[in-house]
Amino acid sequence: MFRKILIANRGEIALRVIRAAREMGVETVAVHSTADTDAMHVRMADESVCIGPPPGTDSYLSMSAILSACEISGAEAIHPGYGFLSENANFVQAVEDHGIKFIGPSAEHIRMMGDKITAKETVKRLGIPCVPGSDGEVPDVEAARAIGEEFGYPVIVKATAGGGGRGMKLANSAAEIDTAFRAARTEAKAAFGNDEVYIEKYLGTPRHIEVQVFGDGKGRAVHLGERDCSLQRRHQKVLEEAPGPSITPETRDRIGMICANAVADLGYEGAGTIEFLYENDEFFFIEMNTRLQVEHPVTEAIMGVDLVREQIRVAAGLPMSFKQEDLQVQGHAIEVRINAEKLPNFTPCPGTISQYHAPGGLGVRMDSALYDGYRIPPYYDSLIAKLIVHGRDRPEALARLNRALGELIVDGIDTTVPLFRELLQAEAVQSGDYTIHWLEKWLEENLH
Ligand code: MV4
Repeated sequence: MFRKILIANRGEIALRVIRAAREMGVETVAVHSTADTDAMHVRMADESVCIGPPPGTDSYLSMSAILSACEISGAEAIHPGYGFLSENANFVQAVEDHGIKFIGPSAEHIRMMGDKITAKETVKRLGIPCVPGSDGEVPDVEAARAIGEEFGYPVIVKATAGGGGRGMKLANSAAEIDTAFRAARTEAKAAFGNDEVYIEKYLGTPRHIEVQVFGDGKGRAVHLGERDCSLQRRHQKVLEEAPGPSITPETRDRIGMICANAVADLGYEGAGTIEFLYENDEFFFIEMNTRLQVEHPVTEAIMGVDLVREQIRVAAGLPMSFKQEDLQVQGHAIEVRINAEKLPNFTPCPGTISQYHAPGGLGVRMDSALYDGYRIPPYYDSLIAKLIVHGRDRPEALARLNRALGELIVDGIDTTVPLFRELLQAEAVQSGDYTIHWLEKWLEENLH
């Protein structure tokens, strides 16, 4: 096992990694910008290194600063958390070139899944069902028109370097395909420096279902069931739950085993998420994320595992501590993302926390780096806390979430907490009967 690891992140996820490391007897090094000198992750780690000025590009995204911090502290491995450098293949390469272990998949696997055309080709070959559409890149408008005719409208044009909703254009009919194709190409070139696009049949009312996978990097892999992350606003997840309210144990087993086998075949190491659109009881692959995700705690709750501990174990060359047959869904978990944002426009709202009280009790987990008097800097993501509840079944989890939101106090700034108090009362949330479009419509009708 490692003696010491460095956490190349901040906020709640940095704490999450420090906690797992501490339980394993592994020392921790925090890195921080000058805006985060008083941040909780700096206080909680065994040691800390200042890596630069406030902007992320000069600190948490600075490969050279992080590698230097690693050298001077003598850390043997780097945990990237999520965001920042977590899916940067060049960073992983640089880390490994310095003789440091990256806690996560290989640069090769990250690069493979970062290119969405390559990702789709790869997983399709491994038996994962994909959205019907072009065979790889669509080179010109003529080819785009042919795909539209072949698969029927509507179709969606996506950037191979995109993902998470960036660089997508919808064409409802043949009359719209030229414009959609050219716009997607231009935007892709400007945003990613890569204008390659591909085309898919557009699915009208799917759910976003994602399967958590985990590999040991030596050809063994498991799945840990799915999460339903359909409740999104502008491609930002708002509430996630596990298991998916629409997924039966048989369906979970079937798609889960397909994913686990694919990941085993790849020799994938660490945590991964295979994202699907799910419509009419069919799964269609869209993307694979090669990192630990924000919403990993709902999976931890229902599966009774510590995913960060497992990440550190396999990175150190140890076997996974569970087998597929050990993993059974236990109850239901829901996570809400608490952001420092002002409604109704979700405007980022940094400031000083005048009073903070975290909810507690049975089945309640609050992952947050907040404390009384903490000043939220304006430079980073607005996520300030994740409230995760676990119950024996979905109604119990919902009641527990309602109760926990009642106990929670975050004063001094605007947050998304009031939104959740209302959202929980909605019939579609109570029943679990929603698609990827439900939340935006509800917000339109209830927040203006
Ligand atoms: C789609 C789609 C419909 N059909 N692909 C948006 C984010 C990116 N990961 C994929 N996205 C979509 N891809 C096809 N072929 C609809 C979306 C989509 C979406 C997906 C998941 C969650 C929320 C969404 C909101 C709008 C559009």
